[in-house]
Amino acid sequence: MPTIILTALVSLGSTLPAAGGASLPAPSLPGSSFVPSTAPLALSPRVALGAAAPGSASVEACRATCRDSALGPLLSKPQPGDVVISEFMSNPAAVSDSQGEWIELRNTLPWRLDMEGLVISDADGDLFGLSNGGAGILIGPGATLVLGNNPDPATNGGVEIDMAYTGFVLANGEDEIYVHTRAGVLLDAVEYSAAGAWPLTPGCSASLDPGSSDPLSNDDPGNWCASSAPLPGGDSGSPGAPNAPCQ
Ligand SMILES: [Ca+2]
Ligand SMILES: [Ca+2]
Ligand SMILES: [Ca+2]
Repeated sequence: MPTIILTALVSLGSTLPAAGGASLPAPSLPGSSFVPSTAPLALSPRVALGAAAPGSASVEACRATCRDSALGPLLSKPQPGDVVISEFMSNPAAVSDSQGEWIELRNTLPWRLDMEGLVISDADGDLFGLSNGGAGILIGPGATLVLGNNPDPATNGGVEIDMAYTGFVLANGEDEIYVHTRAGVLLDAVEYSAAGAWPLTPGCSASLDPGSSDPLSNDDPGNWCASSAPLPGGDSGSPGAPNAPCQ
């Protein structure tokens, strides 16, 4: 089973994105800036081995960026629209914020996606990168990657985290989540605020309606709702699992 180390950037050299921008200036993210921030984590099976997209039709649909490897040809590097921020816990109640914040990213493609190399940032300098030493972070079709600031379910509210991060805080009132490549291509952004009708209920994750799983639809707070799915620690959310419809 592959192990994952999520790394944090020590230096911040990037120009951060304008709201709603289609792309980002190329951030200064030299590989040497990435340093391991947590002990290696075992990748959960649902993430490690996404089913290959079936049939030759999917092969034909596979983009030029798909690569042939021992893990199969149906694997591509993310492009805009391929990755959607589908859920986030900005204000856990069962545990402290420093122990229980998390972000769920979903692969919207019908084939596996390699999320290694993606960068998560916000508008005021929080930043971390996804690294697995070049081995890839393979997310199955429609599957999710759950990123959290504490990988231990015993102390994070009972959340199964796929990868842990440091250096990123989800403010309780207003914050941003930008997902982009190291080359500066913005894949998805969510900018939430307490004043914007966002479902920022303490102890409940904000959950994207499954019918709105695209980077434009998730800009609209009306397509989000407070999760009511129970977590073992007492809060609500569906990290790593499908989101319930909002209506
Ligand atoms: Ca918070
Ligand atoms: Ca978006
Ligand atoms: Ca979910």
